[in-house]
Amino acid sequence: DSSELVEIQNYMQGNHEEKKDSLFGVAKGKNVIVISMESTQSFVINQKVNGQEITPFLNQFIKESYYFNQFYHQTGQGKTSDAEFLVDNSLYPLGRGSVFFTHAGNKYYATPTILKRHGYYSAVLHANNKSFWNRDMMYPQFGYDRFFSLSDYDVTPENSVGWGLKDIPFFDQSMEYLTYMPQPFYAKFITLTNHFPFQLGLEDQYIAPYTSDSKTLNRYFPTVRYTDEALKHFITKLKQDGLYDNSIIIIYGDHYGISDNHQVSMGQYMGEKVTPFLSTQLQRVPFIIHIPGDRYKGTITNVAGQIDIKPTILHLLGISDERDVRFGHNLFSLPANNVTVLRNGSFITNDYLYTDTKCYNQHTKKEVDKSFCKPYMNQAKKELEYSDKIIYGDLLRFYN
Ligand code: GP9
Ligand code: MN
Repeated sequence: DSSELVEIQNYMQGNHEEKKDSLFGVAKGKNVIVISMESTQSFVINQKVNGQEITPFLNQFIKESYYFNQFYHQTGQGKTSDAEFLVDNSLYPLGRGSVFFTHAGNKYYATPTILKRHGYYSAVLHANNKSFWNRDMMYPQFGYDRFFSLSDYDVTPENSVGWGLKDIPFFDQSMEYLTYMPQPFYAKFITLTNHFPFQLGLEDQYIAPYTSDSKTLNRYFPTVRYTDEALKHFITKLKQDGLYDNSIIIIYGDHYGISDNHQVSMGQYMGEKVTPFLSTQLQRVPFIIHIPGDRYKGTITNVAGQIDIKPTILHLLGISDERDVRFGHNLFSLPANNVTVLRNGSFITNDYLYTDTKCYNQHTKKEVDKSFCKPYMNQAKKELEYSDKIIYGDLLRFYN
């Protein structure tokens, strides 16, 4: 009932007090372009394979942006849809199944709904069937005005590979919709080419595959490289069409692409054995915020996660709502004791990493006494429980 929501809100006010730092409102009124990078993990950033850069465009782009190099995905079985849920709501996805399927009838206060009150138009652009992940049912609940899906794109065998339309023609065709969109807009682009099983025609392979026993890992590098090229292409178009300077660009990796089944080959690539500690660290995904203006850049090393994206965007747009029900933080003034909780119950702080009932020191990478992780255990558990309660009880019905 509504008293449960009050209890959760009280907890949040204690734990989630937001500071208005100097970045509050720096992007007020600007368009927001959010890009979901399919299956892209942080281990490819600023790295090479066969002597060649894997993400040459992003490596350059992050120098002109804020780049978070300790940023974790927090998804479960709902994969891309879980990432979308986290990003738009600052709530955790569920421990089983996809909340997009199980709770699409709930009341939510997602970013598009909040931004509508501030005059924003919102849309999702993704060249897959609209009912995949039940998106056509969930997006209206988040407040999206329009979903450009498969039927809005010209998809042919020539411009497709693997799961469908390749990322470069996807961004190309999306530009037509973007240029006619009412401004300011909140537009989310969901890429697809770097999806398992990472198929790609030779003509699109800018770099050669890796060599290991895992064909999956081998193929992963050329598809990541292709999506990097697609982003370069998209940013160029944004500049040509005059949208670049009045938009902030948010890029995030949705979830891992290389599962634990490929640990031996991953270890070969990383040059170290994939332990439970490293396997957890491998759940880092790229997170980039580009704000027009030369002074908004730098690498931020605080541990954070997808749950923090909504409060961070609202902060940059100068929208503050103290009572907003959210588990994340504005990433520009994180509390010192911030805990990033993964959906499987593992959690990470700047100093410690907890996974599979073991506590590790982040700096020495060594297992340490559990008492070091103990102070955060309760909070990690509580966050997931409270978030689940909100979803299972449809508690945002009582929010006003
Ligand atoms: C499908 C795309 C991929 O539309 O979002 O979904 P995934 O399998 O990564 O969840
Ligand atoms: Mn995905």
